[in-house]
Amino acid sequence: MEPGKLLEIVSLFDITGTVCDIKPLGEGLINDTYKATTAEAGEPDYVLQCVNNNVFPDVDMVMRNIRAVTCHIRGKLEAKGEPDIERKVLRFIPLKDNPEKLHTIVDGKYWRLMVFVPNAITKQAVNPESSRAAGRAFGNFEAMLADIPIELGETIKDFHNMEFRLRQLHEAMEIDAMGRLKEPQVQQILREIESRAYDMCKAERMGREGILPKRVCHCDTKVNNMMFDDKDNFLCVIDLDTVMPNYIFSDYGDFLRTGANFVEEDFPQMKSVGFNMDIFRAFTDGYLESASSFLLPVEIEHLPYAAALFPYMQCVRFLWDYLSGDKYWKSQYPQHNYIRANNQLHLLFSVESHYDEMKAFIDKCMERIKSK
Ligand code: GN1
Ligand code: MG
Repeated sequence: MEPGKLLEIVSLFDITGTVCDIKPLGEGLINDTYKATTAEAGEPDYVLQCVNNNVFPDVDMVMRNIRAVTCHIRGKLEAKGEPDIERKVLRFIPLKDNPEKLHTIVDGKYWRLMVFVPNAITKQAVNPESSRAAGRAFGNFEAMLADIPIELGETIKDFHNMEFRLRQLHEAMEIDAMGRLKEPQVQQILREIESRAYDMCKAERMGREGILPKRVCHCDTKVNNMMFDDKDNFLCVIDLDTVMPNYIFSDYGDFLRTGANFVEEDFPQMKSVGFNMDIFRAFTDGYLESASSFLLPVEIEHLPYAAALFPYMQCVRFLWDYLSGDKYWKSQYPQHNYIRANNQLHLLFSVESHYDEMKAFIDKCMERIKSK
């Protein structure tokens, strides 16, 4: 979109400073993001985002959730006397003509504006130290939101519901829009998916039985959705569109899916894909340190399952998109979504080979925490 139009959109929000430059930012696969730089040194820069209305059908609900979450966290940080709060929770800017609203619709598209977190970076990869910090941070994030006074909406229905994701895949197989179902490499992935389908839907069954609660989760705890300062200290989580009630497996499992893979999720050499146990140990240690106070035994016991569930679910989702014609994720070449699905399957194989080790490590962490 041309800069003139973007500037016009920014001017609808109640900002301070004069925007002098606006360009694309980051590599999110879902929303379109721009950085708006202001001319004055003392004024903040901003992030303008066009929310993908196909993925998030109810943008009002998304923004209601985000307002509730950021206000609640800000209140908690203030009460604790935490320094540097502006870099630890996002600030969304209301509209000039309606302070109650955090988004506007221009030519049928949904736009919002937030303050750009200064001197902060996102990463594509983490080391054990930053993983430990991330584990602590996501545990804290869930802990801070445990007493949020309003019930958050489900911004993407059945987002991490494994039964639903399998149904979606089966529908795409029936339609076979691209004629890709017959490819032998697709058939091979499908065999691996089907043989694990029942086990992987365990969370949904436990939910129905009433033994597994939903809590407010981030639901997109990818490594690149976290900000760090220049000394590797964790600052805040970004990309709050998917914050909603879910099983805590979402936050735990999705971080490890991205953070503990030796390579990125679309790396095409399967030999290099694998689960990094150093990252697993550091993240788990940090997470249990801040979350074990509210987690139920059933949640802790199933953390290794969560580590497997997310590569599995992402494999199913990428394969679904491959069969449906690459409509959900931007793909750079025809096989891209197949490669992504295969990568996630190989990550799952590696996670499975570490099951006992993971269990033993979690038991050890819990013993240490209980003896404190
Ligand atoms: C999407 O927006 P982004 O790139 O952080 C997706 C996640 C997937 C991820 C895979 C709303 O996340 O669930 O894990 O791609 N978000 C949505 O790369 O579908
Ligand atoms: Mg993101």
